[in-house]
Amino acid sequence: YGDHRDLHSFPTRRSSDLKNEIRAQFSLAMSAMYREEVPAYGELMELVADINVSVLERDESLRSQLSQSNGLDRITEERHGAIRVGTEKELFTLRRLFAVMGMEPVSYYDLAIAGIPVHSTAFRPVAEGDLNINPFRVFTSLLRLELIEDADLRAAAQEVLDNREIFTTAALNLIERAEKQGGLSNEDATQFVTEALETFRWHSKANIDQELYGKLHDEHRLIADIVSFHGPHINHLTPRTLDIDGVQVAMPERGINPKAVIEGPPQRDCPILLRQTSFKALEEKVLFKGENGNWDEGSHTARFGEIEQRGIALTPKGRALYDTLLDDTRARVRSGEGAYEDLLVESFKAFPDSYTELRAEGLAFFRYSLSDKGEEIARSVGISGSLDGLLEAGLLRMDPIIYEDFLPVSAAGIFQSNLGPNLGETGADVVYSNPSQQSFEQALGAKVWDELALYADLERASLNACLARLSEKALKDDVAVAA
Ligand code: OOG
Ligand code: NI
Repeated sequence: YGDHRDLHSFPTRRSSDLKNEIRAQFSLAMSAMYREEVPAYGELMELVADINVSVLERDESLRSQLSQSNGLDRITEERHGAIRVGTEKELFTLRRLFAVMGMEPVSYYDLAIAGIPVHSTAFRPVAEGDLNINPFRVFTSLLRLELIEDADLRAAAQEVLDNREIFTTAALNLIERAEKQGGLSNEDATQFVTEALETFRWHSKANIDQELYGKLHDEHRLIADIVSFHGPHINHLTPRTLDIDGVQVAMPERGINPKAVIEGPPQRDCPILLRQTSFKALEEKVLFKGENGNWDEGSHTARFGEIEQRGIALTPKGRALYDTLLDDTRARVRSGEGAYEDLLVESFKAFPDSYTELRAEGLAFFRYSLSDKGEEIARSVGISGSLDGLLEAGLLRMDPIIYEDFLPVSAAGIFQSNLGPNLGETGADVVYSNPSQQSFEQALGAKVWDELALYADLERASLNACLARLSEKALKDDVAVAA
């Protein structure tokens, strides 16, 4: 093992620094791999980078807001990926693998309500500083085979899954070493990135024959995607854009064909939560196991492209309003009242669209810092006061806390639009139900973080830090006078 020496060569390194570095390297390696596998992804990355540059050039206040609250540097490197695993054991080990890179499970998403037999979490960094260094996230879904009614098919799928190993031996060893030592040496970290990447690689040779593939596919395309291959290939990698409408319009000019509507809230002055759009899955050549060691040619659609724009995180009250307005929109579309996009815009008129109102009504989370005037006061006389009073006096500035998570309805829309053109035959009519966060957490071997509590903590900590700075001088002077 040689752990002793390894530990000694990095005596001053904080373990979160190393984790951040591994995560950044891993995210880059994933991006390079996906660019090779799916050339349209490279095209999309360039488009997004171009548009982000021009948005920042024309929007000075956005630039200042992002550099204040969210780390401007992180945006070009920012992306999320998505994978789907087949067994509880795979999920359990994935949690350990992501932990080596400082990524922890946040939130629980039940996709069964949308007719998709999986439930999910997202692995991501949790602390603000770590997010700002590199916010790489992986939306991770676990197949719920128990939702398949056909017992024979269920057993056949289970057997295939039980007989595969999605991690390399070296990756498993390095995970264990990181857990024992509380980190990895530089050399181990480099090898870890290479080995971890293998789990997410695309394999064009399936694990099963075409007949079983067909049966799984008829039950649900997603089940075929999860069970048929050697591992949980990354199925999309999503850059963050500062202008999703701009990218949506520019995509066809670069030969990329986006889905018709953008998921999430409509375009607004103050973006909230998350807006996403994707382009269609590739139809890919696949080889299925044939007779006498031969391979049979077939095809499979799994991988696609997606972009997203992130806005302010909402409080439980804001989120409830969002869910209500979205539900209303969908209900009105179903009853034939009009086109989705028009009705969405109309419904969301009920959602205040200035940061002042969002804060006053307790709908969204803010990060507070001292304004220049606040700094001045803190240095000279010091002051104490209420949040409202200090804001009104111009001593504090407030910036949106960016939503770092996902939206189940949007996720379902993304899943659906990429399951292929025959969705109606293969799953949309099946409604799986009963969310089970408890069984998910049991498989994961950990509880998922409550994302709302994370945002609330961040807001509170930022405010407390300001109040402490402002009152420090006043307190000291009091003490001096008393002495
Ligand atoms: C994941 C779909 C969810 C998102 O951005 O909401 C997702 C999948 O298709 O595996 O990635
Ligand atoms: Ni996604």
